[in-house]
Amino acid sequence: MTDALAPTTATVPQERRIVTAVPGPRSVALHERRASVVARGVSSMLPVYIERAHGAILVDVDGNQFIDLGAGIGVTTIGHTDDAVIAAATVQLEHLTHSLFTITPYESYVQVAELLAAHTPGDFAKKTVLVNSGAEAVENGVKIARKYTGRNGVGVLDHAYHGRTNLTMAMNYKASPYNTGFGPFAGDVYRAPSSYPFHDGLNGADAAARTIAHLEKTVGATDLACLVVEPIQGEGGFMVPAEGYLPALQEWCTANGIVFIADEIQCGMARTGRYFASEHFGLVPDLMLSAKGIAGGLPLAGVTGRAEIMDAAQPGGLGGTFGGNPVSAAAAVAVFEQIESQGLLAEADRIESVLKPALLSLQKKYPIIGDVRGIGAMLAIELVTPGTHEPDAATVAAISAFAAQHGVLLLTAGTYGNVLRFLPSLAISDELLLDAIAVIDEAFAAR
Ligand code: PLZ
Repeated sequence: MTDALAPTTATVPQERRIVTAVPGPRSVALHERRASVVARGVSSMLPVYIERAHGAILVDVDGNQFIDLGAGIGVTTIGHTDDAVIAAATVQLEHLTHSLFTITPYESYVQVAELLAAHTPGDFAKKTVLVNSGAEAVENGVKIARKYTGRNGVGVLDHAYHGRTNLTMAMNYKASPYNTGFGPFAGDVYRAPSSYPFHDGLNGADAAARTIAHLEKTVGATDLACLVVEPIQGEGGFMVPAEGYLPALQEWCTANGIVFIADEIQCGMARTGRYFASEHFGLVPDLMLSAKGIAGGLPLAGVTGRAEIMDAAQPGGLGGTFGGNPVSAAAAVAVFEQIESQGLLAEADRIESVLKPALLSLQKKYPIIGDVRGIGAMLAIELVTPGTHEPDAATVAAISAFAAQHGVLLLTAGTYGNVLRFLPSLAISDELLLDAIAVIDEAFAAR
């Protein structure tokens, strides 16, 4: 277990391969060590310890190879250990690992801000602050919106997930396991019904009218600093809102001086075949939150938005020791370059064109699959008691466990725990996708 890692240049064959029980003996031993020193609040969905990864394959300490359909929850979007990301980060590591941008700045931070200004929706002057995590981006987005508007209220939607800090816990819909027992929570957060077409059956206009009426009743438009929306909800279960829903919300925000904030921490950065999912809905958010996929696996997040809103924060009002770390920033520049030079937006479309029909044919075979939804490399199936909308979380857990045993890492999601989500890296081949689907088919058949 204390063996040095083999050279990292060793290639990882892009294939599924199970050579021990899952978890294997080395993983089991590590899990025992962990139990006495790692807080139990940090649980692991699959106690398989990963030794290396490349492209769409994870290799564990026992030599098992898993097709990764989760990409670390949408982080290694351009592939694990992408060569260009590794090269850029390595060069940066050798030059400068830290100086603190708010003390003595460096170029890569500025480059990331330029790239985010260029690639987020909206043809106006934009500025960016870089931070460490998605939750921190949410916190900063709210902070900036409050300063700009002089208002306190924060609007959020049902089924939303925004993080694990105190303010973002208050913004989460699902209490367990994220919030339970961790209060008191930040105040001035107002939650409204969302658009969840499979469950509410509402068209976009009616769903938006419901959301707006709720917010007007519970807080009032004049007291809202911002409305924070995931254009496609992540942890909630990859809901694609009904057509017209999001534009109607944005229109209402604009008319009432409410900062419209898109949390694209999970759905952004090329995942849906556009740089940002907002583009699918014709949204031009005032502030865009990005994280996860932005730096190819290194920690980085940002708030990007209208210059006049971003500049409401006074000099010295934004920052943080590690925010926009030079190595993470260099990796992010490489991610943007790879998306362009490798045509990765089209890869998300390719993944949808292979995966969606495969999921739809599984739905024909297994009526327990109530809904197939999503865009690009962000797809999901929702399991229900056939013919109803009653969530079936037990089968989701069983399918995910079967898949893991057979070398496919398949993540769950959903307010009711009854969603299987597919968010592979854009580097995954059609062959691996179809191999994974064959395993999932077997999993349904074996129920
Ligand atoms: N907003 C839309 O998806 C992170 C959480 C994983 P952080 N989602 C994965 C876990 O178990 O903690 C997320 C998100 C959206 C905000 C966040 C928070 O981003 O980088 O985890 O802080």
